[in-house]
Amino acid sequence: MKPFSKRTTSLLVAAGLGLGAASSTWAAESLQDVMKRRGLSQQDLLAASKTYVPTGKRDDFIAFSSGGQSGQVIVYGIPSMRILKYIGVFTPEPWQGYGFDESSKKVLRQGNIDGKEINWGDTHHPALSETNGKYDGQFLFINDKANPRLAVIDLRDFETKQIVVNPIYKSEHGGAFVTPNTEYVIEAAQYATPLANKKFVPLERFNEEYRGGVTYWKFDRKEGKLDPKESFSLELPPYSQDLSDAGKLVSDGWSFTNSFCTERYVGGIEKGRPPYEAGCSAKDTDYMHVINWKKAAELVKAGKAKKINGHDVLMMETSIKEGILFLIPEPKSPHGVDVTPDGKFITVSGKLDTHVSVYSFEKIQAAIKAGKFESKDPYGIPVIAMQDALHKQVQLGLGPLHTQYDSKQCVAYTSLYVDSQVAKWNYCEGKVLDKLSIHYNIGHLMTMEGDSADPKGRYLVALNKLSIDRFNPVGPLHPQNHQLIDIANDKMQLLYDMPLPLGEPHYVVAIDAKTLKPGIRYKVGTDSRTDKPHPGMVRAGEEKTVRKGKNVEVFGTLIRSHITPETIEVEVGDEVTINLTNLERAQDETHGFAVSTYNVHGSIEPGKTITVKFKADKEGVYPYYCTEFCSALHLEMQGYLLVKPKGYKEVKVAAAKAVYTKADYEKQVKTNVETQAVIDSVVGYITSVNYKDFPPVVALVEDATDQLNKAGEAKAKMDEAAKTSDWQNATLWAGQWWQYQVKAADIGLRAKTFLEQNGAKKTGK
Ligand code: CUK
Ligand code: CUA
Repeated sequence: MKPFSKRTTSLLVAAGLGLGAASSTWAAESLQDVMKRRGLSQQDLLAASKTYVPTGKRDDFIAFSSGGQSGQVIVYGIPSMRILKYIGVFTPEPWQGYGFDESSKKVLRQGNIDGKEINWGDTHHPALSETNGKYDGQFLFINDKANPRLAVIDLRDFETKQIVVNPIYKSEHGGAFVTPNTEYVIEAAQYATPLANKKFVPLERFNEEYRGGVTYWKFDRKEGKLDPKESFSLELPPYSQDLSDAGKLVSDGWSFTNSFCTERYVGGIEKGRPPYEAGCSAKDTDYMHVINWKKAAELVKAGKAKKINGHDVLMMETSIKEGILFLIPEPKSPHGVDVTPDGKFITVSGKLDTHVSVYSFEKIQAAIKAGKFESKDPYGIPVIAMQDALHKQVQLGLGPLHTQYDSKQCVAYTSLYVDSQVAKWNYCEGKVLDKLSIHYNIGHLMTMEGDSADPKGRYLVALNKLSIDRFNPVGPLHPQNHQLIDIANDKMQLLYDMPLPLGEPHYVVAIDAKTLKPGIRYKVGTDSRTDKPHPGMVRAGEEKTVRKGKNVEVFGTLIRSHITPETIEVEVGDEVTINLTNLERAQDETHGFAVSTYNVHGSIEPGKTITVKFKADKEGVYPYYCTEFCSALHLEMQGYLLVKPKGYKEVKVAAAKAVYTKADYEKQVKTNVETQAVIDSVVGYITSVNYKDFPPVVALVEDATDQLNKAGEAKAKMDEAAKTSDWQNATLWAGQWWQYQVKAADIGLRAKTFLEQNGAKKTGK
C-alpha cells in the first residue's frame, strides 16, 4: 500500500474530530471503528469522500450512457454514479409509457424498417448537441448499430422525439457524432453491403458492388428534428467504416472516419476459406477517411448527388473529382478517431498496434494543397502518406482503443483494452505521463465534456467490457462495470466501481449539470412527443365520452386522487380511445394509467396529455387504475372498463341502502373544520414571507389553491345534500371536501418547509 500524503491524513483527522465533536447520540461507532469493521483503508475513505453525495445534494456532472443491446440510454450522476433514469429509445419502456401510448408508439414505429417492427436496438455512441464546439445541453443523439438508425432525445424532458432509418446501410457504427454547431449528425456504415435497397449481390462481387459510406444528417434545431430531405451521404469503398469525429475550430468543416478490414476480405469458413478475423487483419495498415463535409454539402446543393433509395449520395467518382475525399494509412485494425479540443490533431489507435498515432490537421491540409499523395486506393481515392500527416506516434501499451481529452493542455487519456489500463499521455510532446489498471478490458473511456472543444477534466469513467469478480455474483450474465477515476492530480486515482445492469454501454458522454435545464411540467394539454397541444386534451369539468358507431372516445383527466371518468362503458368489439390529461401543476405528481389485460400504459406527467387505444375484444369487467403512488388515496385512483355483451339490456338494480347517519356527517365536518385551521396557519405563514421570490413555491401555492377551490366545490355539494337531510351523500361529500383539504395541506407544508430551508424573509405585511 502506498503511504498517504500529509494532506490526506490531516483531512481524515479533521473529519474524525468533526464527527466526534458534532454528534453524541448516533456516533456509537467512531470512524476508526467503522474502518476496522468494514476493512477500509485510508485510501478507501479518501475515495469515498470524493464520490459520496450527501442526502439532498446533487451531482456536478450528468452522464448519458449508451444502453448497448437494451436499446436505451442510461442517465447517471458523477461523482456519485447514482442512476437517475433509463430513457426508452429503440426499445419499449413501460414506465415512461414508451411504446404503450399512441404518440410514443408513433416515435418507436418511425424505426420500422421495410414495414417490420423492430423492438430493440444496439446503441453505441451518444452525442450531445454543441454550439461552437461546446455542449449546449439541448439534445442528445444516439445510434443503433444493428439496424442502421439514429434517435433524437430532447433534453427539456429527456424523451425520445424522433427515430430515422438510414436509407442506404444495413448496419452502422460511426454515429452519432455532431459537427461543432450541430449542423449535421454523422453516421458511418460498418459492414459493407449493396447500397440499393433489397438488392442481392453475391459475395464474389464484394469489391465491385458492396459499399460503405458516411451519412450527414441535417439537424433542424428549431424543430428539434433531423431532416431527411436535407441529409446526404458519401459513397465509400467497402472498408468497414468504424468511428467518426468532426473537426472543430481550425479543422471545422472536415470530418474523419477510421476503418478496418480495408483488405476487403470475405470470409466463408464453410467453403474452406480462412475466417474473417484472419483476413481482416492481414495488412499492416487500414485507412482513415478525411472528408470535407462543408464542400460536400455544397456539392449536394448544386445537384451533384445521385439518388439512391430516394436519398442524396455523392458517388466516389464525384468526391474524388471535386477533391473532398482522401485516405491516410493508420496502423493495424484501428478503432476510434478523436479530434483534440483545439481541432489541430486527430488521434487514432490500432487495436493490434501498441501505438497511438497523432495526425496533424495542418500537415494533412498541406499535403492536399500540394497534391502530394503516395498512391491511390483501388477506387482512385488519393492516399496521403502516413509520414506526411503524422505529428507523433506514442507507444502506450497493448490494444489501445479510444482517446479523450483533459482540461489541461495537451493531456489525453487512451484506453488499453488488452492491458486493462488507462494511459495518460501528452499528445503535444508525445510522452506517457501515467498508467492506471482497471477491471477489466476497457473499451471506451470518457472525461467530462472530453470530446468537446472545452473539456472540463476532473473525472474519467472507464467503460469496461468485463466485470468478472468485481461484484456479487448474479449468474453467468455479469453486470457491466463503469469505474470512476479522479484525474485532477498528476496520478490517476480509482474511486468507484459501478455495476450497470443494462446492456453493454459502449460510450458515454457527461455534461456539466448546470448546463442542463430540463422542465418540471408541461403546459397543460401537451403531447410531449410532438411538443404540440394534444387534440385529446380537456380541462376540469369538460370531461366527456363520445360514441361514433363502434368508436368510443373518452376525454378524461387525472388529478390526485381521481380519474375522470370513473366508469367507461362499451360494447364488445368497440374501438376504444382514451385521452387523459394530467391537470396537476405540482412537481413530481405523475399519474400512470393502466387497463387490466389490454396491454396499454401511460405515464402522464403534470400537464401532459396521452392517448391509449385498444379494441375491447372481450366481454367482461376490467379495472383501470393509476400506476404511480401519487397520494395517500392513490390506491383509490381507480375505475372500471365495462365491456358488455352485444345488445345488453340494462337491468334495474335497487339503489344501495344508506349507511351513513347524521352523526357520521357531523363527525366528518368537525374534522374538516380542524383541518382548515391547520391550512389557515400554513397559509398565514406563507403569505407573511416573500414567497413570491421562490418560483417552486409559487407553483406549489398555485397547486394548493387549485385543491382548495375543489374543496369548495365539494363543500357546496355537501351543503346541498345536508339541506335535504340526505346524510348519506352529505357524509360522502364531506369526505371528498376533506380529501382536497388534505392535499392542499400537504402541498402547503412542502412550501413552508422549502421557505424555511431557503431563508425566506418576513415581509412585514
Ligand atoms: S465501440 Cu464498443 S468499445 Cu461501438 Cu465505440 Cu469501441
Ligand atoms: Cu395517481 Cu396514483
